[in-house]
Amino acid sequence: MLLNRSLIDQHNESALKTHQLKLAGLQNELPHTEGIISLLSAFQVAIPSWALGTGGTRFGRFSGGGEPRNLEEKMEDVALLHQLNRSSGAISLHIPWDIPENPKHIRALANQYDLRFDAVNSNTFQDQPGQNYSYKFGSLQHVDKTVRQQAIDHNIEVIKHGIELGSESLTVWLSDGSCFPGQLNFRKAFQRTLESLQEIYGALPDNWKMFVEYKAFEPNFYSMTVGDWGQSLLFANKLGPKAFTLVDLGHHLPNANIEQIVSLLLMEGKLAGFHFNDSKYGDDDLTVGSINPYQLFLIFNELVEGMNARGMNHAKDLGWMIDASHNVKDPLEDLLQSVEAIQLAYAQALIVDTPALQKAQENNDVVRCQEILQAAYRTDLRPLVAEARMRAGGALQPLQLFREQELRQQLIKARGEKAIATGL
Ligand code: AOS
Ligand code: ZN
Ligand code: ZN
Ligand code: ZN
Repeated sequence: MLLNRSLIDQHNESALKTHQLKLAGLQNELPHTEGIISLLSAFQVAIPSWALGTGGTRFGRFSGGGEPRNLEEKMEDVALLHQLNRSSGAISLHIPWDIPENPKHIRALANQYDLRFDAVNSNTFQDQPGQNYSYKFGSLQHVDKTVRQQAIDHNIEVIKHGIELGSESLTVWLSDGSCFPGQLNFRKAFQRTLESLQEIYGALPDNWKMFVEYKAFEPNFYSMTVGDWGQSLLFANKLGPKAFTLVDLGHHLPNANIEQIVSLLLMEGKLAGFHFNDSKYGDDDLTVGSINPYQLFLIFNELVEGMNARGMNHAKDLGWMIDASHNVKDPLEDLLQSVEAIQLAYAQALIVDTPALQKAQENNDVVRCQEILQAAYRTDLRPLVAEARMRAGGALQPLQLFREQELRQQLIKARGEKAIATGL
């Protein structure tokens, strides 16, 4: 159920006049809008397969209906997003939630939809039906080697699925840790995890990367074996040049200075990329930019400055991914909002007057530094993002078009009111 191209054109036609007026204002004000537009068009954010259905919590789940019931339908949803915004051209799969039974067919479908397969995610935080050993007390850290081996084998299996689809990275998020003091020997847990990761690392193809995700707490509440960026970086450094630290914005203790973490990981050449989301308290997995868009901008400011300093390709050299899922919004509308928030923060970072900022920094002109940053942050760049989207073939106002065309109602009609996404 893809959107007819002519509907996008009609929508753009009707919104064009107002759009052009706003855009002209910006073009007058800013020097290099063309460069920014082409950077924006090249920038793609991967959609996690698990965000296409209602997330739910342990207290309940309230589906809006029409959710994708299998991998093909998840890809169909991402294709729809990509048609609307031309910036969601990749999907990130979670194994075993999304096992591609027929990889040839799945690859062909991806081609047809103009989608790429981003990082594949392993899952050793749940026990699967028919599994020999339980992960109740951890997976790669487990005291029992046979459990560790099962988790290692699973990760290698995930790499194989990824290879079949043309993925080039494995994201390892471990729920391993402990809930009570004394439960775990930290040193042994770390070393066992390292040995396990080394085996998985050994199975990576040459062109692959391993992303080691960290998380401060949950589901373990006393210690997490990969609990912060320091621990993740230790693993990544010991593993080798193909291992990197993945930053999920919701995985820090409250008020952590994430932009500083990002800047230093980038400096060390060890930043994998992101799981974008927003949070007020913990791993809330809320819509990107919904709680603290200024922080998102500050992160992108470090990214743009740091990537330019290292001569990196903005679009290609890091993994850009969303990791969100929640209860009350239409998942597709939510993802459109998230992608737009990321693009906006990126665009704002691109208009920061970096030479002036650096000069002010060297002169300890603190007031000027703040003025420069906030001048960028407070510029409304939505017309620029919309222009980039339209030039790439997308809609000026994707969310509006999604609603005008009653796309959710169409999905409900096709899949059913009770269609629940597979996965979590
Ligand atoms: C869990 O908190 C992490 O963010 C992982 O990235 C996880 O694999 C994903 O959120 C799906 O549950
Ligand atoms: Zn994550
Ligand atoms: Zn998370
Ligand atoms: Zn999260």
